[in-house]
Amino acid sequence: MASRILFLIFILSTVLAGQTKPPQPVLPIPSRAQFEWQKLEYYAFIHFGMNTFTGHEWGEGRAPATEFNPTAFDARQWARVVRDAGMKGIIITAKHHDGFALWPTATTEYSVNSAKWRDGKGDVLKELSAACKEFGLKFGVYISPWDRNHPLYGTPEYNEIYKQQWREVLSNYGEVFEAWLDGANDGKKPMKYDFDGFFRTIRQGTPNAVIFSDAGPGARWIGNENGIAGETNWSTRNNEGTLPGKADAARLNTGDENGTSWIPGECDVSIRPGWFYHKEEDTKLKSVEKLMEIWLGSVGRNCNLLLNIGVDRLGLVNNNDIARLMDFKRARETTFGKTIIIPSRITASNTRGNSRTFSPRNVLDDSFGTYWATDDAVTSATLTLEFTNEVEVNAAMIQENIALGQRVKKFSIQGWNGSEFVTVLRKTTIGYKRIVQFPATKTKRLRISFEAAKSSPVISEVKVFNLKPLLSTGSPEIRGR
Ligand code: FUL
Ligand code: CA
Repeated sequence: MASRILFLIFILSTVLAGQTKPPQPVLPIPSRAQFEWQKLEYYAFIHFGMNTFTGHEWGEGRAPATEFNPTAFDARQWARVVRDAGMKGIIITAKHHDGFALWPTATTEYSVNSAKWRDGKGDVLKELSAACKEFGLKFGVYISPWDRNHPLYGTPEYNEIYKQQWREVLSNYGEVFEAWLDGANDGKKPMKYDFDGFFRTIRQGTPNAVIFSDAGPGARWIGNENGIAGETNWSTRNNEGTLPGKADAARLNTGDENGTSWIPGECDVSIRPGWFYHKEEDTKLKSVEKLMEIWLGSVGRNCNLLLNIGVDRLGLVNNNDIARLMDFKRARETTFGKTIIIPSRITASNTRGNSRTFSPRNVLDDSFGTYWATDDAVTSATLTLEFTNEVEVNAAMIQENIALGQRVKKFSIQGWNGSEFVTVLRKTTIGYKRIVQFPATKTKRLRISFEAAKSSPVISEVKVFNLKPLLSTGSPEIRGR
């Protein structure tokens, strides 16, 4: 009996000793909430409020509250559209710069409380948060610090009002996945914001929400409103001393290679020229081609895409926006879904401890959690994909396992021309997801070279495509719209 137990211990200890340890993370790394947030990739911004009825983009806060009257308001329609469009959540302008609040707040009279809509008994946040829950969507909130209506704006007391607004919203409408704020202002009325206090209040109200602003701390503005991240895009950033409204747009666009905080980028962009619904923009929606370019520049560059859509005066997502969102969804499905080319074999120049746990095959298993890794000392390595017959490829998708930090600094792609590997692409960072296009390459072997990394590369997924013709020239039926 005793010998049997000893034998068991012997077996167990040899198994454990033989097991290769996973790589150490390269700091900083995402929090659990940031990691889950990144996987959402694509969600909706909805600008809706007093401006919808006055036609403004930056309302002055003078329009009478009674003007807010969406006669066919239906938050379930918004949620259905957003879900069907393949988006994972909605961030709503609970209060924009004009100060009009979409929930019955105790902090101001200027809210749905005083609107004609439902005799002042309506609550947009209540109905929208319930609809999001029903349709399996995340619910997020934008509360503008700049408030052109509140009588206390400009005084220190306003900071307490603003915190109170977050407290109300975070305690009455269930889970909030993202708290969105900005530093926009016309500079006419000076106000010293207590941003640290704002962030503290939000964290107390919802410890798991990602806080977005152009100074983080949970996610950062990408530095433009075109939806395009930098070619190089680090999720790391040196954030000390930065403030919303004052951060450096060029640096926000790329992140900082040796940044000490994990603050991933979010690309916000509107499907229309403006953020709020204006009838005259019904014919000015971005084309599917343009949206695809934005997709590659955002989700394809280690960013989340926050695409803004119009909700009109009826209180419904406008049919023009619905049609475009669905066309875009179909285009993504055709583009990426039906053009994947599956290799018959994959090899690596180095595999961590020669262990199956870190095998290159892990990048082909459709699971983010499994990954290929190299030995600690190896910071440049290659993956070679082989195909049974010659194939034509022109795009690739690569994902780093960011749970261990963002590590790759430079990579390139080569095609085998029968006698040697020829480089078709050279890029910098990868991050959570990188989608790259390169000249059409006919080959039986494609090599991805991770040329420089902060530490051993850890790659979760790789896919290669032949994206013709949607992304290269645009198909006529999509172009014409
Ligand atoms: C900016 C605002 O000034 C715009 O009106 C819009 O809400 C945009 C998303 O953020 O800071
Ligand atoms: Ca995998």
